[in-house]
Amino acid sequence: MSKYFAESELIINEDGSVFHLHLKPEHLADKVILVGDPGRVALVASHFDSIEDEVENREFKTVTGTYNGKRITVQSTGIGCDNIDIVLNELDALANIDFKTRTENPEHRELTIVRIGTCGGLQPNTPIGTYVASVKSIGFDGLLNFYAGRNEACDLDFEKEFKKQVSWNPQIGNPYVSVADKELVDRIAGDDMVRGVTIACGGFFGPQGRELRLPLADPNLNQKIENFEYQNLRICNFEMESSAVAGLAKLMGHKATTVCMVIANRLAGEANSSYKNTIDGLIEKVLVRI
Ligand code: R1P
Ligand code: URA
Repeated sequence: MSKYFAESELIINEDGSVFHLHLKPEHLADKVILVGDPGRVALVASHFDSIEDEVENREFKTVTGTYNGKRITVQSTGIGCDNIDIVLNELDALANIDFKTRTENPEHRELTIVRIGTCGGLQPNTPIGTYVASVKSIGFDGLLNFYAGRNEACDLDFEKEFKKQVSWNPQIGNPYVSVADKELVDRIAGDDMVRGVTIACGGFFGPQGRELRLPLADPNLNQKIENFEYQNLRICNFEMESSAVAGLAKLMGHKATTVCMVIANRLAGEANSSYKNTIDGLIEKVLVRI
């Protein structure tokens, strides 16, 4: 007997749409582009040949349409991996749960998910404007630790080596290392993006080593992160969602990765706050390659 998902566990609105995203199962394409900024949804959708529907609730804006004949859903997540828990679970429910019987569909439906974000660059080869593809993501956010398959889904050797090289302070929490889908990374990154490890943080300031008026628990952590190297990989960038996207997608049986444009160069102390036009180049690459 398949498990019944009670009304409190999978909340469905009166119109048959899922609680936060306000989407119905028929609104969701197999190819999904996630963006943090709701304003970026219109930028992605401006490339579509046709638009089927647009839905909006809170920071979650969705457009489904076609690009060169490919059906794609573009979905905003807002900021942070707490929102990724909501978005990935609701997208997975739309794809794999029958909303009428509240049971899992007999056939698994796999989604291909690419997050297009902005990030801070941490290496000499990641100046402002660089596109970084996340091969692995170190989650400082803790989200995956709540799910049973965490150890099987994550790279435990990498986690151990990271903790060792940066003398990890366990008071900060337990970082996990999620791995993006290799075929998808190869396809999306091509040979014109920097591939590396991303750290996804539960904050923009202290967790990314930004010190304004509040001193940091470990003021040397960023230096150790920049020096870290393992399996020929360096940590290239900070953002706030990639670990949860890759980790939850893997647990749910979907393919996912994140690509970001660098808008702040932490080594040079430089930032570009008017990046909204230049991220279009990254959007076009993802639309062609997804
Ligand atoms: C912080 O400014 C936000 O920007 C980055 C971070 O991950 C965080 O969400 O991504 P987005 O530009 O996709 O929001
Ligand atoms: N997004 C982040 O999370 N960090 C940055 O430095 C820039 C964008």
